[in-house]
This record gives sequence, C-alpha cells and structure tokens, in this order.
Amino acid sequence: MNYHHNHVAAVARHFQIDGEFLHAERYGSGHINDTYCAAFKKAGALFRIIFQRINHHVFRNPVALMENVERVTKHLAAQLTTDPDRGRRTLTLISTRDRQSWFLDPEGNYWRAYLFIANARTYDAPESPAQVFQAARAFGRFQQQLAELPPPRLHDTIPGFHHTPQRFAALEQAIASDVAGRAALAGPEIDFALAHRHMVSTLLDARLPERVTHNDTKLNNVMIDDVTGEGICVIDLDTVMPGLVLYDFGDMVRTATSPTQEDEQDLSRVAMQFPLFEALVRGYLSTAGGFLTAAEKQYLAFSGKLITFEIGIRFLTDFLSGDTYFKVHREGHNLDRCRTQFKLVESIGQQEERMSRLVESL
Ligand code: ADP
Ligand code: GN1
Ligand code: MG
Repeated sequence: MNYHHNHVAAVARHFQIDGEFLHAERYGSGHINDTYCAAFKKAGALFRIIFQRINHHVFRNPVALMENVERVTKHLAAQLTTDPDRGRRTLTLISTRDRQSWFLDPEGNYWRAYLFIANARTYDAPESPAQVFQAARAFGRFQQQLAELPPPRLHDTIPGFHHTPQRFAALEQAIASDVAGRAALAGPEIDFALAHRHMVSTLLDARLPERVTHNDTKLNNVMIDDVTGEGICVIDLDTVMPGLVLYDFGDMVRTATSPTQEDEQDLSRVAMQFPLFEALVRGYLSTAGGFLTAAEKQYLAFSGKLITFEIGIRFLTDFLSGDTYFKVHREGHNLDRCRTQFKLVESIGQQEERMSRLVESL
C-alpha cells in the first residue's frame, strides 16, 4: 500500500514525538511491510522517524508480534546501557501517547515507529568481503545477545516459517491447483524444485537446538555505518522467534555471497563467490563461534543451499499463486527471483565441499 504523506502525518500524531511533521516518503525495499521515513522539525533542528505499517495478512497477530519486538529491543538495550552510541546499536521503539508500542488506525492497520538510525545504511547486494564480514558479525552478535533472553518463549509470528517440508508441500499444492494458469511458464523451475525434494528435511532431522533467531537475515536487514563500515544494528525484527541458527546463517549466504540482487535477471552474474563466503563465515564465527555446537557448525555450508532453495520455492509458489504474498514490481518478478535463487543453489552445490572444508579449518 502506498499511503499519502497526510496519512502518515495523522498516524504520527498518535506517537510521542515532539516536533512539527514536515513530510514522509516510502523507504527501503522490503517485500512485506510498508516503511516510511518521516522528517520532523523542532526548534529549527531536523530529525527523522521510521514508520512502518505491519502487513497483517502475513503477520496474523500484530499485537503478539509487537510484544516480541518490545521484549527483544528492551533486552538488547539493557546490554548497551554504557554505550554512548546505543541509540544506533539497537532499534528503539517510540510509544504512542497512550503508551502502546503500536497504533491501530481506523482502517484496521497496525503502525509502529522507530528512532531513525543516522549515518548508516543497508545494501541490497554485497560490495566487498569486508562489508560481508561486518554484516555476519552483527547477525552473530545479535544471536549471542539474545541467547539469554528470559522466558517465556517468544511468540511464533509466522508458524512454520522455515519449515522447508511445509514450504515444499505448499509448492506442490500450488503446482496442482495452478490457480493463475502459470505453471506452463515455469516448467524448468518446477522440475528443478521437484528434483531437490530430497534435501528439504535435512536440518529438521539433525536434532539441532532451538534458539532465538532472526529468521530474515537478508543483507539489507543490517545497518552498516557510513564512516566505520561496521555492522551496527540488526533491523527488521518481525520474525525474531524460536528457530535454528542455520536458518539465519543460510539466509546470509543467500543474500551476501553473490554480488547480485535477489532478482538479478542476468543469471550469468549469479554465483556464490568464495571470498565472500569466507568473509561471511569468519564474521559470523567471530561473534557466534562461542556458542555454536559441532553439529550446527557441520551444517553451515549446507544451510546456505537449503535456505536459498527454500526462498526460491516460496517465490515460485507465489508466482504460481498469482503474486499474493511478496510485493512485485514487474511482470514475472517472482519467477525472476526464483530463477536467481535456483541458480545460486546450483552454484553453492558445486562449491559445497570446499565450503565445508573451510568451515572445518576455522
Ligand atoms: P521491510 O520489512 O520493509 O524490509 P525494514 O525494517 O527492513 O522493513 O526497513 C526497510 C528499510 O528501512 C531498511 O532496509 C533500512 O534501510 C530502513 N530502516 C528501517 N529501520 C530503520 C531505522 N530505525 N533507521 C534508519 N533506517 C531504517
Ligand atoms: C521477505 O520483509 P522482507 O522483505 O525483509 C520475507 C522473507 C524472505 C524475503 C526475501 C515475513 O522479507 O522471509 O526471505 O522477503 N519475509 C516474510 O527477500 O515472509
Ligand atoms: Mg527488511
């Protein structure tokens, strides 16, 4: 949904923001929620706030989701009390005037507001091994900081989110019903998916520990400091919930080891680049290495292939279903995204042994 800035201004009035609203624009490249960056003025000084409308078709219980986000951001902030830069090192929710972390607008949409993290940005494609190291280090630190989150268990904001066999079953259903009449356009992709069925339950069968994980560790969900290049803040916390650390590592491999965007149409450019993978593993282990078990480490290389496959079949399912889940910006967009993922699955598959040897050597 693309809201007029007047609508964002009306939403903003319900939050505890002391300043004059100037304007708001769409922001970021997420596929699910609507993000706006709004500018305010107070005593001649400008400041910005991030507003997000939660997609309640995808996140069926926004109130439970926000309860998770409140607990997680408070827990992270409590570990940063002596850090002068703490306002940039974790997301900070702004409360509404009646002290809630969310506002329900008259149309039934849930909104939240975050302090703007300045002098940092996100990247849709990796630019260097050093940057990838930093991103992975930040995600590893995030997991480490949440390892001690006190009970109760976080809510599952999307049940079965990384249950690859269920994702595969949904694809089979979409192929069988072919509601949009598109299956004929995706013959090779359907064949590819069906030929890889054998790997869908590998991680679930490996009896790995459940931990608090992010579950959407795309490269563009970590803010990189403009000056130092450090991965300063993990964002996009809607899917923080119990999961396997390998889901997180796998999605980092998917989005940070090929120098292309997720929807790159020139497939000759899509490939897992070993130096980027090496930087990723080193960055991740620099913060997560202390708590990972041997079994978790053993599947690091494989997890990249599996999660890339999983997201690929999700894009394919959505293409076959008529693009009802992910935002699309052109015809065949989800099919393009699927092709990019499957090309990367192949590329990882070709290098998997070498990747595993590297992990073992570290
Ligand atoms: P989406 O679900 O749409 O991916 P994100 O939470 O990832 O939503 O936000 C989209 C983009 O907005 C991010 O990639 C980032 O560039 C920017 N962004 C999000 N939160 C902040 C923040 N607190 N400060 C500055 N920029 C932010
Ligand atoms: C979605 O919201 P966003 O754009 O960060 C999706 C992820 C996918 C990703 C693919 C809730 O993430 O699972 O990996 O697109 N989020 C949800 O780019 O489904
Ligand atoms: Mg995001």
